[in-house]
Amino acid sequence: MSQAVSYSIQDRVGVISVNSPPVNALSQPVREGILDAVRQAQRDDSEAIVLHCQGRTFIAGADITEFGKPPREPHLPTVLGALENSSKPVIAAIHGTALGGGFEVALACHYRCAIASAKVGLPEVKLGLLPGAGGTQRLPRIAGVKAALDIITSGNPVAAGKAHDMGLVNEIIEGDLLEGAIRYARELVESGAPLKRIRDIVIDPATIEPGFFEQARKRVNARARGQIAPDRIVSCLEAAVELPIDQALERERELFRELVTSPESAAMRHIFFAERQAAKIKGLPKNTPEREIGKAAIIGGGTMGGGIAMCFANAGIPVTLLEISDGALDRGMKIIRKNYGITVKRGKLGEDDVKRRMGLIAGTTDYAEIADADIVIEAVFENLELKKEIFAKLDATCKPEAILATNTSYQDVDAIAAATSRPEDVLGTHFFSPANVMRLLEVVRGEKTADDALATVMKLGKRIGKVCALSGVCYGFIGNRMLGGYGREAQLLLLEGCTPQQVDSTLERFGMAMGPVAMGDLAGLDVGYKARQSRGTAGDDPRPYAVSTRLVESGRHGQKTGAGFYRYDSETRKRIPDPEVEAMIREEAEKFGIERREIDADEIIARCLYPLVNEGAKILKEGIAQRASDIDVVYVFGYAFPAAKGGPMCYADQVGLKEVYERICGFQEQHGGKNWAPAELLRELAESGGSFAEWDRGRV
Ligand code: T1G
Repeated sequence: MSQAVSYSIQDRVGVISVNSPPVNALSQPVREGILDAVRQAQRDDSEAIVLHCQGRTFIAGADITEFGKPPREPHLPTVLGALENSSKPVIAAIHGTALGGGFEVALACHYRCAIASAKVGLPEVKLGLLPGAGGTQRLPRIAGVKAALDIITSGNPVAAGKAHDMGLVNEIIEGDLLEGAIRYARELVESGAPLKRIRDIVIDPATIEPGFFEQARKRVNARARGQIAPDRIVSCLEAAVELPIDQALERERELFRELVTSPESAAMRHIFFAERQAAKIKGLPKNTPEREIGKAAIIGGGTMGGGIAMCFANAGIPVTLLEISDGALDRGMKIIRKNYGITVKRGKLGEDDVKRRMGLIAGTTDYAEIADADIVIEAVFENLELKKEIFAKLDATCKPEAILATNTSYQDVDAIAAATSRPEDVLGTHFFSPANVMRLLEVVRGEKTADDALATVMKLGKRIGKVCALSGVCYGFIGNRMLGGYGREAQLLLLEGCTPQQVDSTLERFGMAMGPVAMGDLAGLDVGYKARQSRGTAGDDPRPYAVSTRLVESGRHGQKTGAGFYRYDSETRKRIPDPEVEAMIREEAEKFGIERREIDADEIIARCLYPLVNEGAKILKEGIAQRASDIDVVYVFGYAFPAAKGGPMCYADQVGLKEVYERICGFQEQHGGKNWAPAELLRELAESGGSFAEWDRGRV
């Protein structure tokens, strides 16, 4: 038996105990240990077997770090076969999260018991995979095909209570799980309960309405955004209905093998680890002390401030919203109530939940009332002088050790910190709109930000449900700084020959949630227009915003005015290409002497995405981002870049940096100017045959 698994007999029940931190993943030693223990139990005088895990959770899945390496025996199906064919009843005792291969192990047992706080699920689809150890065959046999399809294609966990109602879990255990599981095992033995093998259940094809799988396939593919796993999951469930189980299991293994070697899954596994890596700050000792965050305050109750306040209330942290007047405060509280109302309407929250959360949000117009906040986040509009004034006031009001954060999306955090006598307590917390929905939080480290303040906010970010990425101070930090080139090239492609629909639909087929032109209409064309007005555009290349300026000046601000680059259906808000805008684009192109031409999808993708890669390489070289994978996290969680492509830097690695670099050099030749000047790091890696992933590994 391996170190990771121990076996003992308690009250004539064989107890297999897995202890492989952090999540008891099914690494080779765990698989070997379970198999040895089950075989030993067949020979001893135990009358039943309980499979239990130590630590914080039951088995949370296959060991994802083993993917991409040569598989080592025993393979998981062998372990599951030993459990299922045991001559004595095997009971899985579940706590924490039994996920993926972990839940598949439990489904190969004859019975499952769990404590009420446990969850079960098959999240493989979130890694671009499908349950490859019988999950697509056993789950539909006990949950029904439709429920199984929902669980496997969503990848979302099912709470133990609901799982019990669905028959996925046979018994809910009160008190100590192991004691309860042994007691339950004894009851099964004494009652002569049968060895219930899920694989023996046959699904009656007549119970599946005609066209069910065809509609399911259409539905999952419509929102796949470049992912292929959902489609293959439908095929596995079809096999569960149409084929004898051993053939269906073979079909499942064949489709699993296709997925585990796919670039989509490699990209999604990259993001899985990148998300966790991004939370770690290089050079910061693991035991850096953290400050206690018991209460928060937000300055500014606009869309962002209200959304940020909701993040704290949702995490159970009392928060005070400060505004300049009762009227403004009232408007701010109304925004919050409206947002919660939408969540209730969608069935994601109950009224009681909302009441509890609203009860955690106080309002004030008096700075003295936030003096004892542990963290204050300023979320007023983007005016540096105003922010400096606010931080001076916070410096004078707030208790020592309070963390003072600004939600600015591009202002100089060091300049804001310099407005206080405690720059070590100041940093940026850049939320993304809508703040209560978007998961990304860019944490901006000022020159003087203290390590404990930084460590505290990175941990707090996870606590309020965010994915944190650390940024240095520069204009636009990581995400917005890179976005400039993406939007610029989309606009130039319009002048050079594309329609808005052609640019947007090409990038949406690539997997972007919304194309760049439509995104401008959503954000509001007047936002960029006003920013240009206030900062002046002397010396700028006028071409990238010529059309949007004309649109704004003709009253077309985007979705908010019913028309921008597109017209919008007032009911469905569906975008409608507008010949009037296409004529306007042709006029502007003529004004700039641009000869329009046919442009293919390949050029649209390269012209829009390679500026992200090029700027990302500069950001890495300057040390603004810690890792290329952090940049990928920023784009997947903050800008809806498709996880199936892994983020801009992972995508560039998959294309090959030599190809990307040469393409950029080609654009430099074709267009001239500084926009396409290749980044030094990109050139170095392209010439040395390197990749961003290797660069990250070299700097871990
Ligand atoms: N394999 C390897 N390492 C894992 C892991 C896994 N399955 N799950 C987590 N870790 C590491 C993680 O990288 C981190 O490491 C630490 O554990 C804590 O994780 C055959 C093929 C279980 C809900 O998709 O959802 O089974 O950063 O920070 O927030 O059909 O981890 O500390 O070095 O996330 O408390 C299916 C993935 C696999 C579950 C815990 N299973 N994990 O969340 O901690 S494919 C999954 C999670 C499969 C079968 C198929 C979460 C969690 P480090 P954490 P957490």
